[in-house]
Amino acid sequence: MMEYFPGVEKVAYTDDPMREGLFFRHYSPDRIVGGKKMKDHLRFSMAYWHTISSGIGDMFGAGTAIRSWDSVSDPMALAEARAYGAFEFLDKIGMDYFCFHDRDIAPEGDTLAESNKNLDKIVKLIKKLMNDSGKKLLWGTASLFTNPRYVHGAATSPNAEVFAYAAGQVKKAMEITHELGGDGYVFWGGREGYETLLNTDMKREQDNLARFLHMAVDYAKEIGFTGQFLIEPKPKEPTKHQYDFDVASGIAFLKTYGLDEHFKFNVEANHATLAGHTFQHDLRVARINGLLGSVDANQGDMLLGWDTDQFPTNLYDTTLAMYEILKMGGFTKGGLNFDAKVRRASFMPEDLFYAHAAGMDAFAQGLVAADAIIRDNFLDDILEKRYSSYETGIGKEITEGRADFKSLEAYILNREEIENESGRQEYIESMLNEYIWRAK
Ligand code: XLS
Ligand code: NI
Ligand code: NI
Repeated sequence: MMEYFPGVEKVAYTDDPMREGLFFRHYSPDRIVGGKKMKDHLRFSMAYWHTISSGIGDMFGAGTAIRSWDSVSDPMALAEARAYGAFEFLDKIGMDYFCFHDRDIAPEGDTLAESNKNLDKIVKLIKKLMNDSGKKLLWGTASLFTNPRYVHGAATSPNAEVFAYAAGQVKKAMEITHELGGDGYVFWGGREGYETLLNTDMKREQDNLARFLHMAVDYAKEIGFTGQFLIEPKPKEPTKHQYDFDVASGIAFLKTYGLDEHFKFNVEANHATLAGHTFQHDLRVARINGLLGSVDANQGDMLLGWDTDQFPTNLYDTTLAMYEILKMGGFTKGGLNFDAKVRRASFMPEDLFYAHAAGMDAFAQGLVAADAIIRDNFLDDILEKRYSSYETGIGKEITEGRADFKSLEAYILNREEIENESGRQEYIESMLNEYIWRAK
C-alpha cells in the first residue's frame, strides 16, 4: 500500500520534554485528568481543508506545500489519494476525529448532480477508511463561499436561484454527514454578510438566512440526523460585515427567529479575536447561555487583522479555553478541531505533524492547568468572595427578587459611604502564571 507520509512514525509521548524530535511532550492520550482520559476531554479533530486539501498558498502567491499526492492530476484520483493520506495522517498523529466541507473531499462537477455523484464515490471510500480505522467525523459542512455563484452570498444572496442551489448543496452535505455518523453539522456564514448597505436589504437577507436554517432543522428531522447543529460566528472576512458577527449577536439572531433550541455555537479563537474579543470571552458567552457546542482551535496574530488560522500554542489561551470547556462539563458532541494551517514557509509534510503536535500539547497542558484551577476552587473562591454581598441582607433581597427601587432607596438613602474591595487582578494573574508553569 502506498505510504503518503513516509519516514514519519506514529507520534509518541515522551516524559522528557526537551528531547529532540517529533513527540508529544504533554499530550498523553490515556492519562486521566479530572476523572477522564485526556483524549476524551480534548476530542482533537483534523480540518481536512487546511491539512489535506490546501496547497498553503496565500493572496500573493501560489501554494508551496510538498505532498505525496502532488503528481496525481485526475481530480477524482487526487481526491482518493488525499482520502488515504488523510487517514494515514490521523493514524500517525493519533487523532480520533476529522471535519470537512463537501468540496474538500470531492471535486465539484458541472452540475449539482455531478458534484453529488463525485461525493458519493468518495464518501463510500471514506466510510470504509473510517470503519477500518475507527476514526470519526466530528462535523461536516458545505462550502457555500468558494464557487463564484456565491459571490453575493448563499442563503443571503439577492438571487433566489442561488438560494435554491445552496439549499440543494446543504441537503446533500447533511446527508453525507449523517451517512458518516457525524456528531455535528456546522454553518459558518461564508459570504452571509455584506460589502455595502447601499445595495443590501438587511432585513430580507436575515429573514432568508433564518428560513434556510429552519429548512435545515426540518430536513434533519426528516432524515433522522441527531447531530448538533452549530453556528460558527465570524465578524468579517470574506465580507466586510458577517451577520454571525460573534456569539452574542448569534444568540440574538437565533432567539429572534426561534432557532435557539436547535443550534449551539462552534467558537473559533481567531474569529473571536477578529471581533475584538478574547477567545475566552466568546467561549464564556456561549457557555453561560448553555450554547457552547464545539471549538475551532487556532490562534491569530496580534499584529495581523485577518484570520491567520495559526496553530494554537499560546498557553494562556489554551488554559482559559479548557477552563470554560471544563466548567461547561466537557464536550459531548463537540471537540477541538484544528481549523489551523501551517505557515506558507512550513511546506514540508513533517511540518503538518509538528504543527498538530504543538497544538495538541498546548491544549493538553492547558487542560492540566485548568483542571488544577478548578480542583483548588481558585477562581470559584475569588468569585464567591467578590459577589458575597448578594448572598445576605439587601443583596439577597435583590437576588431573590424581593427588592424594588423604593425599598432600595429606603435602604441606602442615609448611608454615608460605601466600601469597595480590590479586584486583585494582578494577584490573580500571577497565580494563573503559577498554574500554567506548574501544570505537569
Ligand atoms: C473560516 C471558517 C471555516 C469554517 C468551516 O474562517 O473558520 O473554515 O470553520 O466552514
Ligand atoms: Ni472555522
Ligand atoms: Ni476561520
